[in-house]
Amino acid sequence: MTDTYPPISDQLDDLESAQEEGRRKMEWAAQHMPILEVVREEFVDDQPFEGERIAMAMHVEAKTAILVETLADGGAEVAVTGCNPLSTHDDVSAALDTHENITCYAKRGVDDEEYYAAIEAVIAHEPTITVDDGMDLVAAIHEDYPELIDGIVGGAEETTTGVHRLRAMDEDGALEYPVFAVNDTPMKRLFDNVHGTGESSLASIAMTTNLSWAGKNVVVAGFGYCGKGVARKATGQNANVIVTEVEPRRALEAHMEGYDVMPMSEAAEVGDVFLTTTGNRDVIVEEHFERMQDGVLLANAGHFDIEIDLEALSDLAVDRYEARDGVEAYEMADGRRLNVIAEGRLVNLAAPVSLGHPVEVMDQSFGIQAVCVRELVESGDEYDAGVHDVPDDLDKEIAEIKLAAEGVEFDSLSDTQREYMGSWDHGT
Ligand code: RBV
Repeated sequence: MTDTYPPISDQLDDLESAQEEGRRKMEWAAQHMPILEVVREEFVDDQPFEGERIAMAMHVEAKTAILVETLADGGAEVAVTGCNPLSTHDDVSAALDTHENITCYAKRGVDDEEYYAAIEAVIAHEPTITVDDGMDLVAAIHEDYPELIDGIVGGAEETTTGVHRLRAMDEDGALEYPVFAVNDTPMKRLFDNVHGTGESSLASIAMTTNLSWAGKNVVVAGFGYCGKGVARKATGQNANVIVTEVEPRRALEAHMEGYDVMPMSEAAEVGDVFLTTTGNRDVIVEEHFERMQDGVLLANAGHFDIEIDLEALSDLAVDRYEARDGVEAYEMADGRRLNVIAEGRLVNLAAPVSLGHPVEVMDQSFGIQAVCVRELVESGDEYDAGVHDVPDDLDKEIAEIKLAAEGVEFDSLSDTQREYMGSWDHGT
């Protein structure tokens, strides 16, 4: 097994100032993550992860770093790398690597070979638990290191695309240890996917281009939780939102929400900004590029960079240049320029100015991750191999911590109400 890929501390020139800056970013994030603060205190006291080795492939930036530390402070030995070559903050990676229980391999801008070498370096720690954003660890372990599976209690998966891939794997009977679908919890999906993706994608595009949303035709491909968030926030910024969909009820939902719904081939002609959120490939392809207006912006908010067919765009282009940091202009033979942001990689994390989702939503998502890891250690053997919904009580536990931190009080059922809801014999 390859374990020669070096941790970030062996890769940076000015390590000390990177560590300092990374630590500063983490302190800011931590101040706004009350859920992880509570969970971390519990883990520090109970040391639930003593003897566990946790492998993680996630977006290594300040908020993720607080999750990593929380697990390490709970006694785990943690090995971590990135889940996207452009989302890593090297300074945060360096700061994490100083923790005695953490080895961090994440580095920004790595090529494919280094990216997978870092994944292998993480796997070389022989994990007992995996935490993924996009399923790279689960895939690599099953494909290349199946001998490790017996020693793995389980895993947790952060994102829609990862859960989708895991479910496909499970249906094929190929998934050989239990994995929690963290993405599918209400505490993740209703906040991270909707508000997180909505706010951070639009903010990243605005900051990268310095252009306004007001009066623009914004084409949102896909009306899942992420697409809904993007559509709603773009409307809030005074854009005219057009939705494209392939699922009839979602298309109808978008229509009833008041959005224009049309095929991409029509949207291509009128859109100013295109944002893909489908998780599928080939959403914007050659026939669409051919119809687009001069100056359009193309960006992707899905996990992988497969939604916009950049190969076809490159073939069509007679010239290509960096129009701004994070913006590549593809010039067509007729002079039209189509501007691709962040190489078509998930824009809220991969654009040079991107910071990922807002801190508050990641506190929720990572709160769920943390209690899922705890659940695996406490009761992992109760879960068969396959994808599992996160137990609802864990999700509620995180919601209650957040409400308490926000000072929001709420009602609880009376005994009579509980009895009424649990019975079938009370009619009119
Ligand atoms: N995401 N992470 C961040 N650490 O800043 N921002 C977004 C961060 C996660 C989010 O939960 C989503 O499901 C996933 O990234 C997509 O890769």
